[in-house]
Amino acid sequence: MSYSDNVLGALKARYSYQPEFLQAAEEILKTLQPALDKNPAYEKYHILERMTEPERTVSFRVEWVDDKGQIQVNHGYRVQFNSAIGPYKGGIRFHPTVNEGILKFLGLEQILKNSLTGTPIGGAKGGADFDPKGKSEIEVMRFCQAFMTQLYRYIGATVDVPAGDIGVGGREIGFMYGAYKRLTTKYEGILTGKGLTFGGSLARTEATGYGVVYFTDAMLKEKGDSLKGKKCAVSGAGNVAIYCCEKLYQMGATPVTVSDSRGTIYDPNGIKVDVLKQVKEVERASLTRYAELVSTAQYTPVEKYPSGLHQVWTYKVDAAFPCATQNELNEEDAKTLLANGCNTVAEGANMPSTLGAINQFLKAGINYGPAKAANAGGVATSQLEMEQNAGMTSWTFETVDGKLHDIMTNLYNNAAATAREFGVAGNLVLGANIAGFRKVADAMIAQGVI
Ligand code: NDP
Ligand code: 2IT
Repeated sequence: MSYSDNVLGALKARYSYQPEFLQAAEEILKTLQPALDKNPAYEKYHILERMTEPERTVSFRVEWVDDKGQIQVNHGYRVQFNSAIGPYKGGIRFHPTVNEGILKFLGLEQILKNSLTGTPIGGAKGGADFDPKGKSEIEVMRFCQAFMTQLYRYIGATVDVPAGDIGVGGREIGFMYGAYKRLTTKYEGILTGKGLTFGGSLARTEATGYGVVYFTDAMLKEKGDSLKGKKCAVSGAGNVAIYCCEKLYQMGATPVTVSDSRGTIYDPNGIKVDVLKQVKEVERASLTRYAELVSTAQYTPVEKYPSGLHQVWTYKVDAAFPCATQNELNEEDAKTLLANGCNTVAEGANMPSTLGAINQFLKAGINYGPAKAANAGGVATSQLEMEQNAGMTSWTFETVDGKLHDIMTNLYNNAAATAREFGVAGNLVLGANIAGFRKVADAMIAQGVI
């Protein structure tokens, strides 16, 4: 049995109760063997056993008082997965489904993603099983303060720098930043995604969505193709989806769908980004509100189809951008997209495609940009925010956006070149995994057993 299969087997035996973590580990480990064969030091130094185990996981009680005066208790975590190439870095997710296994899958992905950005940041992820839906702004503030009251001990500008993810945007980062300052009296860049008046970076809000499209542009360019004139299915309606739609228009493409946990919007005339921003960023409403505001929009509620998330993949499109959540695109969805002539998929969300769906895309040989490569623009721009904070300066939108564009193009070139090096040109799953892995593994070996 190969080294990678051995380690995967041991992980499956030990963590059978963490299916998402095992799924992420399988996707990664199944592609690494050629790199492990090429450099026996990785097995000699037990790199896989070490890289798949977090350096540290902190879990804590988060207690707060709701608007009715009732005491609420949530579970909070920070998985500090790997610090071989830099301080821990990765988002915080507030969603009722959050548990240690979900955060381990996200943290493992983050190690390789952050390495791929070419910047010096380690991998981490955190969050809580708090559901921001239906909470008042004051409740969200109390929760963020309670969460930071636990977390502040473990983070720092050169230690661990969290950011946003599902359910955590500018508002929540602001509340957590204020809480950190109150607890420590320090004004430091301990979070990214901050507001522009207190150390945030221009273009961080847009970065993940824009980055996905820059990556796709680079991927298509190599084939002599472009996004111009392409019809696109985008899922999700949050931070990543909104700015993915915005950049698609700027590239001459048309997003015709968005979705949220309640339903899907289809509009052959194209999604209206200004209305989407109003509904999601300002009103924090459901897409039913979008359908009220845009008469050409066709709305399908989740109750209308068996497994809520999947309606969005049933339309005839040239390209698909899953930007909602994990496992939102399964093997059946992949077959539907392919049958409808879709030949480009780029992942804004983390692990949106199941292993079966990924196999379909690879088998069909379409342009497929896996999450840890395609959505790395968010964390890369977070690192640019850290750089600006460290230098007590701020750059223009054009400067940050230009750097983001260069990072995404270099990242694509690196993943594509690595795929070619291992004789599987175009397989960006293998290319991204091996390129991200080697840098972290080499740093771990150089730093010894610690
Ligand atoms: P947001 O909270 O801003 O938006 C998430 C969107 O996805 C919402 O429309 C939400 O619907 C929908 N969604 C989330 N969970 C589910 C679910 N279980 N079922 C159905 N719909 C769901 O998050 P982001 O846009 O920031 O994140 C989206 C994805 O992108 C995540 O996978 C995240 O990890 C990834 N990502 C985010 C980055 C960032 O910088 N923010 C960077 C890289 C990756 P509803 O509003 O109804 O809940
Ligand atoms: O999944 C991700 O890369 C993020 N949620 C962004 C992390 C960050 O530190 O900006």
